[in-house]
Amino acid sequence: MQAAVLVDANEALQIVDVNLDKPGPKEVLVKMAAAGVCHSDWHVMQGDLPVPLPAILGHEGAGIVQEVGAEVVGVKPGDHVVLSWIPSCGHCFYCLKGRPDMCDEAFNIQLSGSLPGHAMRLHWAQGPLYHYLGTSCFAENTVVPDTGVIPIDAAIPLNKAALVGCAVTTGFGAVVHSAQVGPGDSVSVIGCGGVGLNVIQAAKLAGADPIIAMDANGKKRGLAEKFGATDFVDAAETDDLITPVIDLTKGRGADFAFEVIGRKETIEAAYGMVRKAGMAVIVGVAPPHMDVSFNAFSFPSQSKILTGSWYGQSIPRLDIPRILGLYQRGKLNLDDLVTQSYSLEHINDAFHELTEGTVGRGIIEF
Ligand code: CND
Ligand code: ZN
Repeated sequence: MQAAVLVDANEALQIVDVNLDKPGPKEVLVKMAAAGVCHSDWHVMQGDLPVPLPAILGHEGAGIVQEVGAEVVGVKPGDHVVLSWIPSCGHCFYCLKGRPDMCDEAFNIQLSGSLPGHAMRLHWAQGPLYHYLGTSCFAENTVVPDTGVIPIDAAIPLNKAALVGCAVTTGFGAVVHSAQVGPGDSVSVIGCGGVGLNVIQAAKLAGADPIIAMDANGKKRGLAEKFGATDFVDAAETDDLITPVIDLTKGRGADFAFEVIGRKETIEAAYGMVRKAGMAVIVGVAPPHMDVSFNAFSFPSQSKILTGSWYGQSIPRLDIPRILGLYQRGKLNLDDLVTQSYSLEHINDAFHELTEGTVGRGIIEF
């Protein structure tokens, strides 16, 4: 089958023929229909997120089950599924605590580049070929743990459902689970890409007002407003993102700020732009070696909450169908998120356009 392989950081993806084993007892073989192009994959391609290479990237996808292992329950061939890049085990400390986003087994899968039990189902002529986040969906087919497939209503177009595999669930959950934004709360969102637009639309759904969107690409204004932003700050025109937020929130600062890029300056700005006892939520993924700095006196004296959000602190098996239900009833917009679609052969163009900051979400259609 054809797949996009990353051999080494700072190289283009190679479209090559690879081999895929049959699924193990608790694994599922999925024929991919669509896969979103997320900035996290780009971080890996840039060498900013170390994972075992060579690997098949792609962690935001949807497809149709082809084959299931002997011990799989809950999905069968023909089912339409969204892949979850946190295939939470259900029995570790964090799963039992109701925090599957922090699942130990899912973290081990991410670090090892394999499936649970160190299984490797991908091979190519050159030697080992690693899995990525248990999903590896930049390929015509993939084998994933049964904990990482979420069955969905077959009426939902798979090229829309794919985005719920990461961008939508991450943005929605950051607002609904991590921050718990309520009606009338003021929200600022730094970074209006595939994930940030979903922070914006979830904030709108929660009744937030104002919703202040910020992006270094002025062309994002139209998309941000379409998804619910009440105000837009063009970050290319100012180094000071804090003052506009103070001005738009009666001189106080935002109740909630979301950083959805992963840069030092914008993470520090997010903390700076929330009011006393407000909350800054870091969604953007920064390189592991990067540090940020905050004024120490501000911690006790301003009592701001600084936190992060990983996969929207979601419970994928509950949240993915919940989000798709909101889409089906016209309350969440997935249709306008996809601004470009590409074939697998053109995946490097998709990443190039991602880095230009012009796309809502680019998607690979198989
Ligand atoms: P995408 O590239 O689509 O969007 C980033 C946006 O930020 C673009 O619109 C840029 O123009 C804008 N931008 C870049 N630099 C600046 C700047 N200095 N000031 C203002 N705006 C700027 O990225 P994405 O939406 O796919 O991902 C965004 C981040 O979220 C990225 O770091 C990704 O790795 C991370 C993420 C986190 C999680 C999670 O679970 N926490 C899941 N998926 C992705
Ligand atoms: Zn992602």
